[in-house]
Amino acid sequence: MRQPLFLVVLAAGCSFDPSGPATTDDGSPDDSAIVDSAGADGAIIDGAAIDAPAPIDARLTDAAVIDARPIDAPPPIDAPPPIDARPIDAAPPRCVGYQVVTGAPAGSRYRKVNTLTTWAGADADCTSDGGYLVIPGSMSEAVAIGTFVNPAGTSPYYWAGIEDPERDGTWTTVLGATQTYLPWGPAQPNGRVGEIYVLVEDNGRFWDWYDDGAQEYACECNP
Ligand SMILES: [Ca+2]
Ligand SMILES: [Ca+2]
Ligand SMILES: [Ca+2]
Repeated sequence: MRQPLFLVVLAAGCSFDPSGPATTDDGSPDDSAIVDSAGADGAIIDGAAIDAPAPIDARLTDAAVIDARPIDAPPPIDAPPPIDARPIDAAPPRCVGYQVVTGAPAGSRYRKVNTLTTWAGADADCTSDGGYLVIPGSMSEAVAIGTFVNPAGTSPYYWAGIEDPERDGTWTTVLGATQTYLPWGPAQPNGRVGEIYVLVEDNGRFWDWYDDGAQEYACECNP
């Protein structure tokens, strides 16, 4: 009868059965297995908490991000276009070589040429530097320029920038204005052929005269 006893001992040694409830040595169910299962359930609950709405800390982080967004700065005001840095062309110096003449208008400067010259030549010379053939606008100016030019020789005259090329009796300045100040000398203007220019005697009297190419002159300039 040794063999049946061996089977009983073997059965007692292999009491673990994974497919069935654990039993104690005395065959009652093992309560400790149930406790372990309840612990596993608790782990599941904790996992559900993880799936809950974002933690407060995270929401604070979101708020911080919102606060950190830069406040929209107002659009930049359009800067005015750069001022042209190019230097303004300086006006060429005016009236260089001209001078104040005592007795003549303070607003004018003059330069004299004591070379016998045609009226057209004198006119061109004066305009070449921004001046114009002198226009006596008063007896004081006419006399002052006569003294200034101090014409030499037997011809005490100088050219004026006044003309009447149409011979219509209206005398016009080289600046385009009608000349009203016309202190004619004796029997002038007498309108001989070619007398379309004004020649000024050093006493300030005007003569209508032709371009004899032999007069001195003064240029006038307004700085
Ligand atoms: Ca004048
Ligand atoms: Ca005229
Ligand atoms: Ca004349």
